[in-house]
Amino acid sequence: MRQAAPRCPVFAQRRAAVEPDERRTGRAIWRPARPVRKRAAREYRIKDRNVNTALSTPIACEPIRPTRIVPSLSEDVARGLFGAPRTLPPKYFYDERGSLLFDRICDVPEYYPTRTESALLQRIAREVIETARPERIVELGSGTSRKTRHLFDACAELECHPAYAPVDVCDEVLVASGEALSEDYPWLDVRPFVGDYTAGLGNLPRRATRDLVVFLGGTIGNFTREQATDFLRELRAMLAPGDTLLLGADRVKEPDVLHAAYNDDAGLTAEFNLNLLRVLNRELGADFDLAAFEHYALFNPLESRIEMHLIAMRDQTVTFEGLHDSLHLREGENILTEISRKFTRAQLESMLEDAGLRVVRHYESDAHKFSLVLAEPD
Ligand code: SAH
Ligand code: AVI
Repeated sequence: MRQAAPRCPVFAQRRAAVEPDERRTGRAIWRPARPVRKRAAREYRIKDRNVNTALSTPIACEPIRPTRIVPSLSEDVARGLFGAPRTLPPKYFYDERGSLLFDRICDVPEYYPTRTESALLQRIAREVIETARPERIVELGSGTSRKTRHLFDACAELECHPAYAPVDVCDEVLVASGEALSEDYPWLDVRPFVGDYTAGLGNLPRRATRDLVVFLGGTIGNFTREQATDFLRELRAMLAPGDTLLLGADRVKEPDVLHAAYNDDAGLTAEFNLNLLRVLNRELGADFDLAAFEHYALFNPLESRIEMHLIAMRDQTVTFEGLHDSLHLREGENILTEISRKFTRAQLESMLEDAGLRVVRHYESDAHKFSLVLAEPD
């Protein structure tokens, strides 16, 4: 029996990728689980204003066909939540609500990465555009593209008019930000792609032109060391001579600063973390009681990473309509929901070099809080 259409394509990707009827008929084996064109939320605050999506130019998202099959949400739950240690990939945070929550986290005083990276990007944007001279900017995990605007401002000043291809799992955020960008930068040709970048980037339409690929926010830190290396190698394979990569990464710093950034007083990071359980309740018919869990984030200096957990506050059994098993959790048991690695300058450069990327310029924020590295294929 077919399940109801999910809200976010990542939840449906694997099921759609192996759609048996289409395999038999030889048609495209990937298709979106529902029409991809959709009006987006109105609550995004983009560039200090609310975006009224009803008034703006409609934007359509194109699905990216995965180059390999990645586990579905139920498979990730079966392996990750029922195994030990209990864990889930962070991509599942980002339904529309999770994306909105992340966007609000970016503005809390304790969460320094966004404003630090933004200030740095503003400072270097002109030099990056002059060096890369892009004909297309591809942004992975673009979210609201709020910092990327510094690159577009520099492009406008330099009369360089690249196309923009944001890639994200959350189509609502792609549509809302695409519409806002089209209004603010009328010259910008925005072509958003919706899909899971961990399922491969090989099917991203290529251009015979210079690409600047940007991966901001320190999202590379949400991968383990092995995942990050594989991802960067795959990215390297996608780049042609003349293409460049701009990678944002958070740096190792005082544990107090890190701890505060992931335990904000307003409780938005806690809400963001708990949102994962809402996603499981909605997508898999689970019955997590959110009040029975607490957000817990700490800096692990041995691994140089923030670890974000959900802790069960009592013994409990969670059932999933879509799965046969029930999940038994004891009071105090934890689910690792995210890691956020913090790098030294040398670690970042060797990670890029190991992936076949040559560092062109390594830009650092004040007090070396955040790095933006411009790299090119070796
Ligand atoms: N680049 C933005 C947003 C960072 S939040 C910034 O720096 O502020 C991480 C973004 O990556 C979210 O928008 C999320 O939806 C997206 N994302 C997370 N996992 C993803 C995946 N596997 N594939 C594609 N996008 C993903
Ligand atoms: C998207 N990513 C880089 C954020 C981070 O800081 O690791 C996600 C986040 N998690 C909690 N707060 C923000």
